[in-house]
Amino acid sequence: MTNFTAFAEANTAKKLAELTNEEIYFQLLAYVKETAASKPKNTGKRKVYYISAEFLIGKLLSNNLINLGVYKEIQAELAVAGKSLSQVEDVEPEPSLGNGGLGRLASCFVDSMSTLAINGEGVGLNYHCGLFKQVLQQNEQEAEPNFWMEDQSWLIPTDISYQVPFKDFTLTSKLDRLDILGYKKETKNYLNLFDIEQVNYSLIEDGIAFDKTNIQENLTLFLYPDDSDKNGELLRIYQQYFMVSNAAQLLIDEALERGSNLHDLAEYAYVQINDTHPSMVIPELIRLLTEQHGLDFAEAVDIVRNMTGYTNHTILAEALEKWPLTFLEEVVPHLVAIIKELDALVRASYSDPAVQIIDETGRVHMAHMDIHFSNSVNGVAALHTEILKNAELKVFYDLYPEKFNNKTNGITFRRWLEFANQDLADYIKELIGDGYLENATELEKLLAYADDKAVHAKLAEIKFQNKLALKRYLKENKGIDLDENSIIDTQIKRFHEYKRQQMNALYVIHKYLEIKNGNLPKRKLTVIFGGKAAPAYIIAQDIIHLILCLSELINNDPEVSPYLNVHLVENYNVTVAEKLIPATDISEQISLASKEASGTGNMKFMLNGALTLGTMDGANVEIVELAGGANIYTFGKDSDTIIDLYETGGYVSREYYANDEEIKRAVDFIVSEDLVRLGNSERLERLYQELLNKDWFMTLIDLKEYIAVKEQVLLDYEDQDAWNKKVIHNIAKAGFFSSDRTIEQYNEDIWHSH
Ligand code: 26V
Repeated sequence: MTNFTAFAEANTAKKLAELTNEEIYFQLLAYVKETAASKPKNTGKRKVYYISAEFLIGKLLSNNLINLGVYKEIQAELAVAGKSLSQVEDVEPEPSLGNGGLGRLASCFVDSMSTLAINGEGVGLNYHCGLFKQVLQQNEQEAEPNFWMEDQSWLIPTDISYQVPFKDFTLTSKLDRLDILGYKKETKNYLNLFDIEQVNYSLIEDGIAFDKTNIQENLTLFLYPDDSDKNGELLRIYQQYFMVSNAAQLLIDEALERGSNLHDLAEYAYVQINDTHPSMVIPELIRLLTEQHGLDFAEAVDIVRNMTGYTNHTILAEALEKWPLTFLEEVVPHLVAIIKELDALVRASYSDPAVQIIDETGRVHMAHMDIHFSNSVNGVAALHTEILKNAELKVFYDLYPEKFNNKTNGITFRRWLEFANQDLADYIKELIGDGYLENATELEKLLAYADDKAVHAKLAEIKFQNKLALKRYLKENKGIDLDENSIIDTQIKRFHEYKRQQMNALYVIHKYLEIKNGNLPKRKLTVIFGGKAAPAYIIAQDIIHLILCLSELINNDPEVSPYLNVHLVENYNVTVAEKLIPATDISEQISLASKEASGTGNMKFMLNGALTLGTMDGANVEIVELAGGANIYTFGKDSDTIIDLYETGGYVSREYYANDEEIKRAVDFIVSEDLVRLGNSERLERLYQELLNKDWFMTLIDLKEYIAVKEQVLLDYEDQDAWNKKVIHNIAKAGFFSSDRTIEQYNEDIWHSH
């Protein structure tokens, strides 16, 4: 029993039973904040600053209650008053301050830094509108602004403020913080989110369009828009510089406060650069150390090199930032001077144009600056790091082999098991105790039950209950009617051609046509999609359109819907993921080999007892190694083959189409009368042409094998004992994917913060 009931009743002068869910939410918010306020911060000489443009934190109430160790007690106290904690959770808005995996990873990492009592904090921006809200209308995605801030929220205002100079004006910042509580830890850290003084909401126009030129009032209005127009790109540069200048000033102030003389700054701070969005922190630190603190340039460069590390999260060329020097000159001319000096240092040592910072077209390669002027470069899964070393960044690996290292991603088990799948977590505790929450490899103890039929039955029952819970959620919130007796096959992630949702859609078409032809499956399959497409990414929107048309066609066809359903869950976010993952049987991880740096959804599904259907890409490779090839389903060409095909231009999609009747039939269906009747022929035709004539991410190369392996998965599901044995192997081996392990490795190999 906590003292929450007394707390809430004293504050409101009402009985707990009389409070609305909203009132209870605000009382819990105040209660948790008060409890957290009295916790001391982590100490430790060298403080880690995890700078990231995105922190996809998700709702915080339950996570905080779990980390405080009072979730169950609060749940019970509310139940006594006739209240349900999960209904109270519904009141909280989700802050979607990130696009996808990169931002969610940053949030798992701050949770783990606190849990490991590392003196390490996140630094980012406090966007007033998170990632757009996705509304599905007429089988298309519309984007709406996604406000999340409320008068009372988890944000804790501070009086910390800095001046951030731009070419034409200087902005004053203000810092808001979130308490980041470790799991059952006495100490805490902060997530530092910088904001401008006054954001002007009236700059928002239609949908998510807004005046991108009024920087002094819009800098933190939106999570950076994926915009190819010049004003959008300039705004991103303003945001990035604002973020890193604040971070650098905070870091220097804190180091000075703790006794640094700045010559020894690297002993007091380490900056982890999360992709290249915070890369300007390197020249900014050098600028501050030289111009404001009187250090000489060479020494400043050395200091900064010893206190920064760069994480690469993608090899997709279009996502590697290369800002035109002219843009940087328009925004931060004082930084351009430093960047040019760094470029000159590189040129003095290396003549190879491939490693220069500023290229011959006047673009600044942010990653190149990071690699030369930091002391660590890491990839986010074993395969990804190998590809960086041997292909993408080979020229740099040849120069600095000692800087390269791998840190396979991870997820926090507190949110993704303990909270999201409470029945499974409780059952695991019944079997092996709760040590796994702090020492995740203890999950291996579950292997002792791999052949235990009673355990198989219980796991199946928990999965079924999770399907029922998902059914209720989807009915109440998303207008979807889920069949809890079907096999649930889920693909949730951003829509991108390389992730190949279109291949899954082609499987759906194949299955639909088979059913139409009288080949009826043993059991119903429900294929669930969730994800947003960047508003400027036309083909991704077309893929969403195809799936929505298929959903309408299939779910309304009385001949087919008893055997197959397709749903695209509107506005996929962390909250939706928490419901979908525990209810899923089959985890779709079907990216084109070499393209998905790691993936972290794959880990969440594995931990929650779904079996992976995937390619040998990203962290899937490590899942296979750990769980064993017999316990996951793989297919498709491997990354060496794919990289080779890109080099030789050897892939011709039309050949796959022309040479295989089944593939042709599925692809042709995209522009069939049945589908075009429900949709927008321009979109469907464009997607069809794309697949036939371009198919840059090689959908058709793996389609045949994908269909065959998926059919095998569905057959295997029928032997529930064999299936659940595989499930146990997966859960038991998921311990490696705890973000606590990842963070321990960052700390051991890179940060050295003790
Ligand atoms: C690029 C862009 C470019 C356009 C504007 C918006 C935007 C936002 C982010 C990025 C960088 C994308 C990099 C990324 O998210 N990578 C993902 O990182 C995950 C965590 O390491 C990893 O699991 C995923 O495989 C990887 O795709």
